[in-house]
Parts: sequence; C-alpha cells; structure tokens
Amino acid sequence: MKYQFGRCEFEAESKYLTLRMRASNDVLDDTHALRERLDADGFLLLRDLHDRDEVLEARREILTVMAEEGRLDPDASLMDGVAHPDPKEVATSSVRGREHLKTDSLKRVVYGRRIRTVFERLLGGDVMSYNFQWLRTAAPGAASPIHADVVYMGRGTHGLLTCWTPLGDITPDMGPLVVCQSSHKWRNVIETYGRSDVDRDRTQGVFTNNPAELVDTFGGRWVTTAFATGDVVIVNLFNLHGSLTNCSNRYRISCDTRYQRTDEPVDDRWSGTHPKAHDAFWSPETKLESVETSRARWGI
Ligand SMILES: O=C(O)CCC(=O)C(=O)O
Ligand SMILES: [Fe+2]
Repeated sequence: MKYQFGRCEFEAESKYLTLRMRASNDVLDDTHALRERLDADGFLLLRDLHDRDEVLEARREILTVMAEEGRLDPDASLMDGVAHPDPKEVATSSVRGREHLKTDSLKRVVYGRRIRTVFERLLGGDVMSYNFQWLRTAAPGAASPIHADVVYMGRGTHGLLTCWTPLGDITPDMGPLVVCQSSHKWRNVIETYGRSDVDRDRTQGVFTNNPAELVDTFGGRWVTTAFATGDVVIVNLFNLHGSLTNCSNRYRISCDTRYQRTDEPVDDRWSGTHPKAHDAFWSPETKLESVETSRARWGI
C-alpha cells in the first residue's frame, strides 16, 4: 500500500517512509535517557500517556459542534468523525477559525498534570504553555506542509517544545503527523531556513514541497505510525515535519501545544492571555515569498 505525502506517494518500510515510529515508554521514568532520546531523534512518542476517556470526551465535544455545523456525515456514528460526503469547505489542516471548538475538555487534556510533568522533567524546571491551541480538524484531502516550528515561534527560547496530541485513533491513511528523523541536527538547514521568521520575512514557513527531497538530497527518513487515543508526540523546535495526506473519509483531529521553561524568554506573538499570534503571515494583505525564492536566497 502507498501513502500520499504532498506530491509524493511512498511505500511504507521503504527508504522514504516507515510506519514504525519508535515509542519511548521504555525510558519514560528515566529523565536522562528521555532527554537523550529526544536529542538523538528530534521527537519522542509516548504511548498511552493521557487518560483515554478524557481524550475521548474532548473528541466528543469537538465532533458535537462539528455535527451541528453540518460538517459530518449524518448517517455515520458521531465518534467516527466521518466527513459530510458533500463538503462545504476546502479541506485544510489550518488552525485558523477553530476557537469555538476549543472546549474545556480539550484544555484539560493538553494542559493536564500528566503532560506538564513530562515537560517539567524534560526541561528541568517550572514550565509554562502557550495559551493558544493549534487545533486541527483535517478533512479528507488535507495535509500539513513540511516545516520546522521555529519559523513560526522562534523569537523566544529555542528550548521550546511542541506536543502533538491525537484526539482519537489516527491511522496512517488519515494523514497523521510525520517527522523527518534527526533533521533538527542538519546545520545547513538550521542556519538558513531555521533562522527565518514567517512574520518578519514574509516567507511561507515551508521548507520544501517535495518530501522525497529530504530523503534523496539530505539523507533523512520520514517516520510516522498508527496513533492511538492517549498517545502524544513531543517534537524539537528545529525538527522538520508535516503530515501525510488524509486519504480516508474521516476528519483527522489533533491538537498541538507548546511548552517551555518559565524562566526563559517567550515569543511575544504567543505570550499572555490573548496571544496576538501571527500578524503579517495571517494577514490577507501580505504577499508571501515563494518557497523557491526563499531557498535560493538561503543558498540551500
Ligand atoms: O498536525 C499537523 O498536521 C501538523 C502538526 C504540527 O505541525 C505540529 O504539531 O507542530
Ligand atoms: Fe509544526
């Protein structure tokens, strides 16, 4: 079976893609080993970290609102999240316009004690989370482009970490998160693209539209898996990642959040109770530079 990833289709367990993302539960109680694993791979998969019922409650509340909006197939069971066969919207994994779906049950999961404790241990001190939830309801056909989070939120500490939380089971055909193993160590990328800022530079935030390039030219490998309710993935700020294309008939629902140490600088776009978020990048007036032009400018 082939998996669609942007313009490419990859066979799994090939040099391009593996569905065997390694779980780090074996070192969950060993802070030193956990940090070493994150540093080596650029990500940590922790299976079954959250209480499944709490995650399912968040899923149910989100899907209830989506059903009221007519986005779901009325003939399918609510919790399956099957998209309406006659979609009224363009399929996107964008996080904009999702405020009404960010219920208390969602916040209880993503800011809960269990996940906070993991970040306190990884970061070695008191931690805070950005008060913005990158909630994604990715319809059939949607995918996230290849990027590192630093270009969207790199004005504060580079010790910032992302937490990707699937809100329900997400099989590989549903367009899950896909990370490029060890790409956070690629100096030529970090020192060029990794220093860019989408609002200052008016760039797309995307490193490449060709997933095969990161394998063929940079020597990386794309890694994902079948995620289950309760799992989380923690991702380094410089790690290149995106999502496979959602080729199923169901919404892929997930939320990404950010944690950092409280005593380190915070990116001003994401600080405070009502973060101002992206100004230039999200403004309809801004003309963003093409990926090709940015890459030529960076000489990479
Ligand atoms: O869920 C996605 O499609 C992308 C997630 C992502 O980019 C992130 O968690 O930083
Ligand atoms: Fe990201």
